Amino acid sequence: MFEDLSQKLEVVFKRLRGQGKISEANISESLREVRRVLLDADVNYKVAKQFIDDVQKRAVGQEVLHSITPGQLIVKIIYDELVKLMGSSSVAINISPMPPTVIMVAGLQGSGKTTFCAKLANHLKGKGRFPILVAADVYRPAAIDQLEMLGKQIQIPVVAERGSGAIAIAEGAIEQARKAARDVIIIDTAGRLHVDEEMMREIETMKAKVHPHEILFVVDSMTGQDAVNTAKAFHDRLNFDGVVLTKLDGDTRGGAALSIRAVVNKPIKFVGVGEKLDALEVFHPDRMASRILGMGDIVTFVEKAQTQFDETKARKLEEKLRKSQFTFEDFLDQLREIKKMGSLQQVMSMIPGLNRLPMNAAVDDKALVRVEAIIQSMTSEERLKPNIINGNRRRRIAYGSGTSVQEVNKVLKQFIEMQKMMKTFSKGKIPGMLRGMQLPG
Ligand SMILES: Nc1nc2c(ncn2[C@@H]2O[C@H](COP(=O)(O)OP(=O)(O)O)[C@@H](O)[C@H]2O)c(=O)[nH]1
Ligand SMILES: [Mg+2]
Repeated sequence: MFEDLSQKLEVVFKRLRGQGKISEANISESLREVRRVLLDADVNYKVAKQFIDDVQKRAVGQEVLHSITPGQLIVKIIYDELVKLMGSSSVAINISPMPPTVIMVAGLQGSGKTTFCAKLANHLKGKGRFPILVAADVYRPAAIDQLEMLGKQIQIPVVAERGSGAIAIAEGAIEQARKAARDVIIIDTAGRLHVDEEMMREIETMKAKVHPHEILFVVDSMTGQDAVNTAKAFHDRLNFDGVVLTKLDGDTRGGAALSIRAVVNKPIKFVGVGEKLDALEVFHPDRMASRILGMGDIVTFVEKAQTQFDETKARKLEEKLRKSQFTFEDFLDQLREIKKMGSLQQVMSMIPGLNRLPMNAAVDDKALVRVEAIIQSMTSEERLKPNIINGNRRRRIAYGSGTSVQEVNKVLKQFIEMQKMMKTFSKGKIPGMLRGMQLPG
């Protein structure tokens, strides 16, 4: 998802972070690059301009704390602004306190309406509701068959009245739902290849007749700015409640996801990430921003770290790293600290930069136990000065820990790698980034 956009942003940030001191001039230059990247991703040009202005304004007024670099601060500001751009928080669909809730789904032909209707029904069923699907796309007979087939797959009833008009079907379905004690009615409407007057009128009439509690507008994210323009045209007539972005699993550039909220001022509520009926995600602006920035799920990581990572210990460690005094004692400590946070693999995958290290082979929770045993079989002198561990000592450690010399060698090698990695830590990359994420405002 958005690989191209993420990669380009990462290049800009890397350059920015690599600079110790940052002047207004090179911030401006970087932001110009970010703007170009956004335009390349097919973000609406007005939206891109406003975005850069907002970032710049915040960056200029911001005091840089000692603990973070200006580059990190910019990344943080951009992250915050991306979240804001996409709507700040997740917005749920309206569920009527008086069932049945009526949900109308509109959009152009091929945008993924019918698929989404089935996905939504499946999603709501998983939440303990009893949806019913309504086939109100009467112009293409195959559309009715398609919805019936999808309904069968997820065992959800489908109202299909071949030969009736769309509005009569929708009205009849509400009656049927009441009788069958279904609490959510999802209406799949007809789309066209382009926005046209006839379709608009039909949808308007349907809205007036069935009084939907929620109107969702489906757009194909692969169509970029076209998706945004279509959404705007529909919104002017229909005043819908939320947007569904489909096909985000494809080779989409991200323009629609980033611009649509700002242009139509309605939240993205769901995203479709595949053809299968479980390929639906509730849209979270913060998670999407993390994905786009290529920072893994850093927010989740920070939350976990905040609750479980001992701040003072971290600071002490950082101090040591700065002085390059990282020892096996610390290695052991660090391993245990990480273990507390969850699986090592999972933790590593959430840290930007680390998720790309070729260390994955070494990161295995079972191996961790053996690593611990090996370190415990070292004398304290060996733990502090690993370079004295010669062949004899390696044999002794292997024997003592019930492992092999090869494994001891491997751990020593890993330790050196970890030391190297910690040096990048010590340059402020990761702890600084974490602190950056905790800045207020
Ligand atoms: N890859 C992918 N394909 C999707 C997604 N949503 C729908 N599709 C496909 O897009 C095509 C059109 O979908 P359909 O629901 O029939 O669109 P409609 O004409 O708006 O009802 C179908 O081949 C779907 O399988 C999605 O999120 N990801
Ligand atoms: Mg359809």
